[in-house]
Amino acid sequence: MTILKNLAVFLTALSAFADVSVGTPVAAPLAESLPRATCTNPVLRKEWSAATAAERSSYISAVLCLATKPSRINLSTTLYDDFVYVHNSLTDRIHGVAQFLPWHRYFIHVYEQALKDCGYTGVAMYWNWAADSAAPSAAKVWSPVDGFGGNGNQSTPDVPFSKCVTDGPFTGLTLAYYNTEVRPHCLMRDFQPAHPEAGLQDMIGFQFTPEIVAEVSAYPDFSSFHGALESRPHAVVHAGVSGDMGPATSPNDPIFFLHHTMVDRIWWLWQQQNPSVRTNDFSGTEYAGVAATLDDLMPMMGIATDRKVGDFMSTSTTDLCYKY
Ligand SMILES: *[C@@H]1O[C@H](CO)[C@@H](O)[C@H](O)[C@H]1NC(C)=O
Ligand SMILES: *[C@@H]1O[C@H](CO)[C@@H](O)[C@H](O)[C@H]1NC(C)=O
Ligand SMILES: [Cu+2]
Repeated sequence: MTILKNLAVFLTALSAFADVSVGTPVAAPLAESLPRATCTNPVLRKEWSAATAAERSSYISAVLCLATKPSRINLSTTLYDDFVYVHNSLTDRIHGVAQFLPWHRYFIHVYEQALKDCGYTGVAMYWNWAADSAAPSAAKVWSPVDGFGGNGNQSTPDVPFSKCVTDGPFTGLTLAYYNTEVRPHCLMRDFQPAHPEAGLQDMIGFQFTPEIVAEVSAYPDFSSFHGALESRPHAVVHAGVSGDMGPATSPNDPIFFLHHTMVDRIWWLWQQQNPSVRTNDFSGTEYAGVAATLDDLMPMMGIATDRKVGDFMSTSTTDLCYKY
């Protein structure tokens, strides 16, 4: 079946990308052991469609603003591209390993701070793709008016790098990196088509339904839960949107951050089911098969200070201070 073939191609590609990187992946250990003080008033992260029009517009303006700011890590590209570069360079250290969830939690936080530096007054938002799984391409996040724009140009023949998003605020934006290459290009999306004859929605929606989220969340231990969440709905949403969301340069598509905030929310909800046990439940292996511990460093390559996994297991600390 085409859908499953596409998914297999994507997953093979993901593992292939794990062996390559654009830059030097390891920063010097700069981790600070800061006190994990509890915050008193955690902010509520919102679903995109639950935000006000003003919040949505402020968010989008701040994303565009990132592309006007200089690199924080001495690249010749912009602050927008820094997030892409760092995520791609670290790909094998942050995917398929225990720190996948806390690393992306920290990465979203760094991005949220950058948006605030660009005038955004709200908080990180998520796309509840499970709620939209019956018709993913009709989700409000793809609105050209107050969303991220829709599918890329699907005209045939299929010319490489031609699946540009041609509506919404990111039309005309130039992205610097693609996979391991420096390759200026448009924001690309290639929503995986529906297969009505088989009763299958577009974007492989049947693989990220509320039932699948419930199934993944039923694992009682961190390692099994994390493995199922990363390899199943998380990976399928990347594959379903495709285009720039496929390779390890996926932060090129600003929907990446709403997708990963949803992944973070699923983890948060899982932790809340038994906070005394699950808040610091962390296990499995890190890069090169090293056994995971709460002292593992999460590298940020200079866009932020490297920090320890244990600093980001709870969201009700003064570092993070949010809830869902
Ligand atoms: C950027 O360059 C400056 C000056 O050479 C250096 O001090 C700084 O450490 C560099 N920053 C990063 C993140 O590489
Ligand atoms: C869509 O892509 C084709 C090339 O495949 C190009 O000729 C056409 O101009 C593009 N359309 C838009 C609206 O950008
Ligand atoms: Cu990632």
